[in-house]
Amino acid sequence: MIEEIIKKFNIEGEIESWEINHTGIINSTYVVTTKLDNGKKRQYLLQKINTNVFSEPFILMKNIEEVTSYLETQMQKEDDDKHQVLHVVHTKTGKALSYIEEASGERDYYRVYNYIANAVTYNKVVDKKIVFQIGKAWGHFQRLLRNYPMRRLTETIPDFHNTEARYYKLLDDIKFDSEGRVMEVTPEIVFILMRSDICPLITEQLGTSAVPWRVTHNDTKVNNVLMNKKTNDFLAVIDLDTVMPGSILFDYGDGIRSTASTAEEDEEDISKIALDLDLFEAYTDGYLSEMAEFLTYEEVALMPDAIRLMTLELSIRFLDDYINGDTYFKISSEKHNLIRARNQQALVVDIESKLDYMRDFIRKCHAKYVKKIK
Ligand code: GN1
Ligand code: MG
Repeated sequence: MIEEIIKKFNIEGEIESWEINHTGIINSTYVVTTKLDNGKKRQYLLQKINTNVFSEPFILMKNIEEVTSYLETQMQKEDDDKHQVLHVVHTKTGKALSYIEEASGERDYYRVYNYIANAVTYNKVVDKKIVFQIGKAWGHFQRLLRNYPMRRLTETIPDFHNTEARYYKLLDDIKFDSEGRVMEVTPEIVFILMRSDICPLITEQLGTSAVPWRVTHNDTKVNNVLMNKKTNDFLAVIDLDTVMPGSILFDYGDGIRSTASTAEEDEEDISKIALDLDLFEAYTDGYLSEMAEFLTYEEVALMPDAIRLMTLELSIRFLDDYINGDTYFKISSEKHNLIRARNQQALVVDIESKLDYMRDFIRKCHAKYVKKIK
């Protein structure tokens, strides 16, 4: 099946082998190796798009192609040959996607990217220099896209980071209690109810001059940055499915949530979960080294709150999926989503105890870069 689908794309050489890559929890990903007549090899990334999550795959691909070609032009303008951009490989008939039709008539959509070689991704990083590079990668992405004509992008998943809408959806699903799991998760629900006042914080200001719409990635997980295997500098950001108009605060908050936690998202031992302030500082420093001069005063002021809010949001999403019978995120054990929700709540608690420290650091770090520029 994998061979059948990859052959529909404009790839070079004959398929030699393929293997599954397990990093994402939404799409299915395969790395395919081909061999050319002269013996050289090529590698491609084949992905089956989860159409439960991304219901408009062609529009999603249009967003990705728009943004990647814009990024490429910007990098050329800066004579940047250190960094790379994902390339969409078209089908032999010139499309960005191909599909296989199941007996039921349902279509499974696939796309292919060039595989970026000499790269590595991490699920957990403890080295501050690498974390600086990860923060810088996201700042670089936003800096290059800062003048992108936003109207060309479609919001493929409306309200993706609208925490308030996520909160109301959770309340609805609690009432429905389709799997009879609500009783079991009362403490986790109370945790969220007690913080409901912060849910509208970013979305209520989004679209004003204080918190303008910007091109955002919306899934700034630590393993969505490809690092150069040799130098450990960043090479490219990947997983562009959720590139949409949004707030930079979504990307920054989610990035710190994912990169500066002392544990991975499904760590069960709550005592191991905290926000590592050294990593927070390194990430923020890297991010602001690219973006400081382009942020509004209000965006800078909201950065610490965004870390708390994005973490709370993910706990809402994991808990909601558990209550609904695990229909959204892939799971590998019965309580996987509940474990993830508890994990994120433990992180929220630790973040709350460090907010004042982070506020102070962000202010000083921002001032450092703005002064340098003046
Ligand atoms: C999902 O599939 P993956 O791992 O790239 C999710 C993100 C979550 C993340 C949590 C489209 O991303 O929003 O932060 O899981 N993506 C979507 O691990 O919902
Ligand atoms: Mg993703």
